[in-house]
Amino acid sequence: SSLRVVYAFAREMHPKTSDVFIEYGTAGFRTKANLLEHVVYRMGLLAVIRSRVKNGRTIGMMITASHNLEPDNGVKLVDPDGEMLEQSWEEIATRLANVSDNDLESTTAEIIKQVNADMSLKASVFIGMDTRYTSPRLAAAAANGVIALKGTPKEFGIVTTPMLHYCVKCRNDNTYGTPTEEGYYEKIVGAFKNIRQKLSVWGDYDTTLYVDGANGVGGKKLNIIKKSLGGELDLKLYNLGGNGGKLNLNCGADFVKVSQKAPVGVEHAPFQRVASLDGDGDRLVYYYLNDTDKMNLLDGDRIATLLASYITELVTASEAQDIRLGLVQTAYANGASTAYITKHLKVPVTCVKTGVKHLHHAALSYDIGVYFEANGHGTVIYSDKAKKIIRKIAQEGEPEQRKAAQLLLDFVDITNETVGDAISDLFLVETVLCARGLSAARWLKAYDDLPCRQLKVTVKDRNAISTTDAERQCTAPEGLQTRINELVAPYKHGRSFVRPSGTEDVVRVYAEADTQESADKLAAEVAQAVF
Ligand code: NG1
Ligand code: ZN
Repeated sequence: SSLRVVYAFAREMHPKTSDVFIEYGTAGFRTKANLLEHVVYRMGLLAVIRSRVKNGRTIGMMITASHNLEPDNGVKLVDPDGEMLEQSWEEIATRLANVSDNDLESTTAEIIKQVNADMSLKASVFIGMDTRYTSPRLAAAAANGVIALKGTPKEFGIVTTPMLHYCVKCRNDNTYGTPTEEGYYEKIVGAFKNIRQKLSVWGDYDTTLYVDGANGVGGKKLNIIKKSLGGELDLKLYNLGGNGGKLNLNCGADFVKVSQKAPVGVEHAPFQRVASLDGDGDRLVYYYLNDTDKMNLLDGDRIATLLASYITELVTASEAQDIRLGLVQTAYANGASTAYITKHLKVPVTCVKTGVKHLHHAALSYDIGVYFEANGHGTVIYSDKAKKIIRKIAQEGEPEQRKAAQLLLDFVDITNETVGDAISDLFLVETVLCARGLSAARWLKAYDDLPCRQLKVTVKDRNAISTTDAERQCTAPEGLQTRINELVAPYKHGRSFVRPSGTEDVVRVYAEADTQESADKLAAEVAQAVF
């Protein structure tokens, strides 16, 4: 049969060369790039099957290892509405990635049967990649997989992860926008320019923004956008991948958040705010150095609170009734942020397991859901109901109500609702800072973060650790939680938890307490207990 030819081709062109077991985790498959070619080819096959199960709607494939260093790479699938692959398919993806070349044919046939795919339907797959030197080869393997099962691949070349999610969504729902990179700029940057014409620059807001591009794709795209921005925002871009700068090495959002240090490659001026992106442009944190070079971090929790409070203000001013706004965090959210949101903003908070798919899912239960991981990955989603109410007020409300509702509609258009997006989030943050006349230092004044520390511990089997209660408690190995409780007890404002990473072969330890010394000490003690 023709499929026989497909599998002969697979063995020939994209053979499985390693016996290392690989798993579809929180961010798809992610490992050393040289172990991935057969995996990506097979995900091309799976994307076609998935597209057919979804009646020929377009599926996305993104080749990236996000904030990991250059030698790594990865692949993840994007579902038709631009969201992460449905969870029940993760196990299927893992099975297909790990079978031997000899069993590839029979396993593919089994999967087709299991998911009841009609293989006579058309199938469409959008493929994007980050700037890694191993990405073009992997993107080609992905396209080969798609073609092998007679699907139609469309390659977008180098794009940010959220741009690919956006294009997939638009392709399947043309009311959302045009499924191209240009369409993305038109909608998101266009809405930003729109809203900025309605706001005046005042107070402590400074229109100059420095950006750390992590030597990845996000900075490159901002360089394109920069030219189309007028006086609204003056971007000074650093770490764009030239001058020997290495991807994510001592720079980028993950480095800044975890090490709490300023990245290399960026010029600094006292109190100048800097936006730091990660390697594939889906995470964003801000920071500034003060006049003694002290680091002041504004992480995902800060962005979430800033956006939530501004949206609340606009919803209130528009006098929209019956719109319930909520915020979703993970256990990594700083305890001070959670207290500020519930007590000061009076916005309900849900805590879920790590991984954007969990946050996104929980956010759906609000009319407007703001979700962010502390590391700067997040966005806002608005229900159809909320959008309808706001649109109506924008047209029919009293002048003051109308004004607020129209600002809110621009805000919605700046938002990439499919997934956390550093570029979209950057324009959202800049909008709020401008509307409120805020400097970064004044933004930071909203609340004081509890000092915290994150550590990684390498153990023999990280999956020996099981957790519950949104990963805040561990249930195995026996006795570990009791030990953590004992260690935490003496610390003022102490909190600590451990969980196996879904993207690296490590156990992550998190601790916070009233001083940095205490947070560091508690983290080290808990790490010792894990080890
Ligand atoms: P793991 O490795 O499972 O902790 C990390 C991040 C997640 C998420 C994924 C995907 C932390 C503590 N964890 O997951 O939030 O962003 O990577 O990139 O930041
Ligand atoms: Zn990323």
